[in-house]
Amino acid sequence: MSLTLIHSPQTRSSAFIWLLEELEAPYELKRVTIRHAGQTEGLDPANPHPHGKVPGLIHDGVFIHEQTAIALYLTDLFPKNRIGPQIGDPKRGPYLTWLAYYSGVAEPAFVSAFLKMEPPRGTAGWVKVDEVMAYLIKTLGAQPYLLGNDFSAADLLFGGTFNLFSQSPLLPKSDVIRDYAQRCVSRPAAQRAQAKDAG
Ligand SMILES: N[C@@H](CCC(=O)N[C@@H](CS)C(=O)NCC(=O)O)C(=O)O
Repeated sequence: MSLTLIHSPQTRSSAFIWLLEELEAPYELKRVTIRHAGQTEGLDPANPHPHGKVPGLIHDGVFIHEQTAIALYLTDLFPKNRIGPQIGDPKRGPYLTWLAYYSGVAEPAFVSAFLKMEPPRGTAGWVKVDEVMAYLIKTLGAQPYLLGNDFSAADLLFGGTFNLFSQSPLLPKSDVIRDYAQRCVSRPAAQRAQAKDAG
């Protein structure tokens, strides 16, 4: 089997090194450059992503992109470590829900808050960041991980993001979120991934 993660250090693709480490998957990293607003405009021809973004994954010649698609794809491909509930598991539905919520609700809320371009509530499926955070704090105040007692790849997306933005004024200061992020990134696979990220 051949698996290549298209990666750029300290970006959204970093969490996917972590995921591959969690899954004990064999993989190679292909480092590419990405655009940085106001700095670099050109697309890296070495990156097959249609918009030059990371992460991307090439599995036996097939290209997969978008974080939640890659997370689901990999946890289905490597079910052994049980961080992605499979079809038939009652946690499969909540797992898919949290993955979709990450890309469809949480990221748009975080990014629009960061850009200070928040549309009015009730617009086009969009939810304001304070409502997203209140929901997450309520959920994670009652249980250690999004699916209950067990860590899943959904926590990797949320926990990794919270860890990355732990100092950001955008996110409310919350012990629940701080402890959750710490719980996620203190996993040995996350530590191994950090060492491989830039190197
Ligand atoms: N919708 C994409 C977003 C990926 C993304 O925006 N990645 C950033 C890195 S953190 C990037 O590649 N930025 C360069 C650009 O937007 O051109 C996904 O979920 O995978």
